[in-house]
Amino acid sequence: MYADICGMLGIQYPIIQGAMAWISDASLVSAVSEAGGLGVLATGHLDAEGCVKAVKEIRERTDKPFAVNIMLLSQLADELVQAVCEEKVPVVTTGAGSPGKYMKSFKDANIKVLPVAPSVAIAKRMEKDGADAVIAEGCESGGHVGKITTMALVPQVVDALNIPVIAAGGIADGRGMAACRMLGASAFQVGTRFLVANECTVHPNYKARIIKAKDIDTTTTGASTGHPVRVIRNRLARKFEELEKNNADTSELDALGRGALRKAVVEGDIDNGSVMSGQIAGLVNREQSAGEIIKEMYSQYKAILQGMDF
Ligand code: TUI
Repeated sequence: MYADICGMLGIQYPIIQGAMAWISDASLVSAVSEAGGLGVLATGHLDAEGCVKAVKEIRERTDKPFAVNIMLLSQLADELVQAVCEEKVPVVTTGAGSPGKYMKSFKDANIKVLPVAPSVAIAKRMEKDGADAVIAEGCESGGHVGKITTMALVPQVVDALNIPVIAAGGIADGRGMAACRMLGASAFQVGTRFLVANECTVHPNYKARIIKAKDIDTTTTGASTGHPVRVIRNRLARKFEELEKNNADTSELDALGRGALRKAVVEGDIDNGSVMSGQIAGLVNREQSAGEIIKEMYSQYKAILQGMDF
């Protein structure tokens, strides 16, 4: 069943910007929301104070709905949850874990909750815990990924759940949206394409690397730590692969990964930093405003659906 996610979230287009730690800040979030999508603030790199400051900045820039993402592996998840509840943000997305223990706090603050689920079993648990919709994220995505592709995951989650499903992983144009719509998704999360938005403050070297990327340029590292991460293959990724091949212990891998995302995003060191990216980077080939990206994707999507014989 195709659900009215736009009505539920108060947005104009069924396009949700994927949270990207260190990257999706007030600038990108407010641009996406102002253009009619759902901007999502990443907090994986923030404390509660930084989160509240960013939320206030978003509210100064737009009066449209936006979301805050809680990366549940963050040591500061408890204080971040308390902060978003106090701020009464309209929507929360979660990643890298189950938001079950926070669900009552979110509901009491009248916050819509959209957790990321990488499998059917986890998606079912999230529905039972009270999620308003689930983001079924395939392993084509950038960053921390599960094991199943978007193509296989989305229809299985759609069949298993009664709440709306948002597709994520490998979507960067109207064709990807239309394909996921055919699989039963009601909205679409987009990360990699928004990395190259004009309003995205990521280092220019990072944007240039995404624009240059080919289909086969990403790999996953860190599987042996239990948290595989999709990145552009570079010197750092090769070091990871070497260590993992030699069965290095988790502490050594953690040490190599510490600070690596900041190094790429803030310092622009795309050789020794972690350049997280989805597999769809090969399709992303120019910088545009967030509004242009949203309008272009949505008009392609609509044209495909209208041209279909059903
Ligand atoms: O969270 C993401 N993507 C991320 S988080 C991140 S920061 C990071 N850096 C290094 C290592 C790990 C994280 C970079 N990119 N996407 C959403 C996502 N959620 N992917 C997978 C999951 C997930 C995994 C397990 C969601 C729920 C889950 O539940 C496990 C359980 O037992 O409840």
